[in-house]
Amino acid sequence: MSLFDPKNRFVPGTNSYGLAKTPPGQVATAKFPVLTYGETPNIDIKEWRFRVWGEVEEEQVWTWDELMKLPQTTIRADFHCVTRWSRFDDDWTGVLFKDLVKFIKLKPTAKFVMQHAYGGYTTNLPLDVMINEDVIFAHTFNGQPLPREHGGPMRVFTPRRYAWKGAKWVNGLEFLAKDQPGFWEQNGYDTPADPWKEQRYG
Ligand SMILES: Nc1nc2c(c(=O)[nH]1)N[C@H]1C(S)=C(S)[C@@H](COP(=O)(O)O)O[C@H]1N2
Ligand SMILES: [Mo]
Repeated sequence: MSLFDPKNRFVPGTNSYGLAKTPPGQVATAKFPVLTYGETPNIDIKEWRFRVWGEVEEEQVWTWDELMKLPQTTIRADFHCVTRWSRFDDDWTGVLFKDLVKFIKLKPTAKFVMQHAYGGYTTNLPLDVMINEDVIFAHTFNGQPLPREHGGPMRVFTPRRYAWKGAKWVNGLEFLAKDQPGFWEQNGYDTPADPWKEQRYG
């Protein structure tokens, strides 16, 4: 059964993966707090670029229009912040990493992915996690353009990881042979960051 099968999404008390809806130590909220370290960049989509480098056969640069031509998907998913709030059942639209990566010629040595963002934020995940989970490069939130303070025009959202694993204002991916810590990981946060295992701080 497809991960994105709508029948999978609405089992009371569970999320789409059949796991408990609220991870341990989290509290549900209808609010959507903004958690940004530093300034909120203001990016014109005409100037917006998305770069791919590192363990790839060919470096690539996409414009906004080019990225919008890739397959677009909407997922309904929950958002878990390590500061203990969770939001439920938002619709996020954009390009899934597993679709995006088909357009990237990876070297066999590519094993880890560093997300980069306007403003300098970074965060790391293993390539197989990025591919096998519903990691989305989202530009639309509940049918509306993603607000700038939440990462618009485009952010990464990692429903099965704490939310710091998704870079707001994403502007590139660096493929790595060896894992490297991103911004919060260098500051004591955990690398796998699985909310159901409460992997909060390293
Ligand atoms: N570029 C960037 N991305 C970021 C952050 C940030 O400070 N800068 N904060 C992270 C953290 S710690 C969280 S919890 C979420 C918060 O997303 P929100 O502000 O939309 O709630 O974004 C993540 N992505
Ligand atoms: Mo966070």
